[in-house]
Amino acid sequence: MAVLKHYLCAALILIQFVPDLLAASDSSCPAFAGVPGTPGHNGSPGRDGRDGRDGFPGQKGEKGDPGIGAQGPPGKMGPAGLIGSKGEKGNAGPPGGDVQSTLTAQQSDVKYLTERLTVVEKVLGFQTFKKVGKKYFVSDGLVANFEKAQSLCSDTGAKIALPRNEDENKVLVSMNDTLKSSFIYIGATDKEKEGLFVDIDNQPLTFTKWKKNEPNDYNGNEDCTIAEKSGVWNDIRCTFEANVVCEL
Ligand code: FUC
Ligand code: CA
Ligand code: CA
Repeated sequence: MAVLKHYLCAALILIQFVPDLLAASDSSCPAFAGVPGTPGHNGSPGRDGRDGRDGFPGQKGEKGDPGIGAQGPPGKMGPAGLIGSKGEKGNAGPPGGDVQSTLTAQQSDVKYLTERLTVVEKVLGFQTFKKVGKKYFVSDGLVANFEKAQSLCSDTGAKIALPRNEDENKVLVSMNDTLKSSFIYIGATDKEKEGLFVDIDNQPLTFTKWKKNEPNDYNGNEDCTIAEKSGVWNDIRCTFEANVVCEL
């Protein structure tokens, strides 16, 4: 029985090492397997692995600071474009019911524009003019007493100048520079009632710019008004000759 077991073991060992036996040049039978030895020590670390494949791109970095230096000059004008094609058909006009109101509005526009054009054409008849708001101060650089001044203005369809607010007063007085004058008649008198200055339509003044201690009706004979170079007003005798400025 012990002999049989010996052959059996030998056969098992033989089967276990068939590949080795086939590869080996000699065919000697190995010894029996002994008791397993103690585990060996850990080996030294392996070499570094190859680099991995590229991953996904990272997020975009923050925007950089603006560059230094002034903006360059504008480029040259580009070439002319091609001739445009015919435009599309226009939209339908307003419904029939609005025709009358459209016409009324247009008539009103035409009336306004015609009036303004009439004024501007009159303005163009004068040597000098200055615009303030919708008003024009105009002059031909003439010097005259009040009565003559008034008629010179009314002859051209204008009125003798009368500033109605600070802006107008400034602009009127600024005409002294152009006219090389110092006094300009303004359309305010107290001929009717001493001390009560009214405009040429006999309406009380809504704006005044009296000089200190004026109007004083000096010698009891001052019923007309002039604007001085500094902008302030003084009542003066109506025979005084001052520059003539009209308004339109
Ligand atoms: C002041 C003025 C008069 C005049 C006289 C010479 O009394 O108020 O209008 O100009 O000076
Ligand atoms: Ca007076
Ligand atoms: Ca006076």
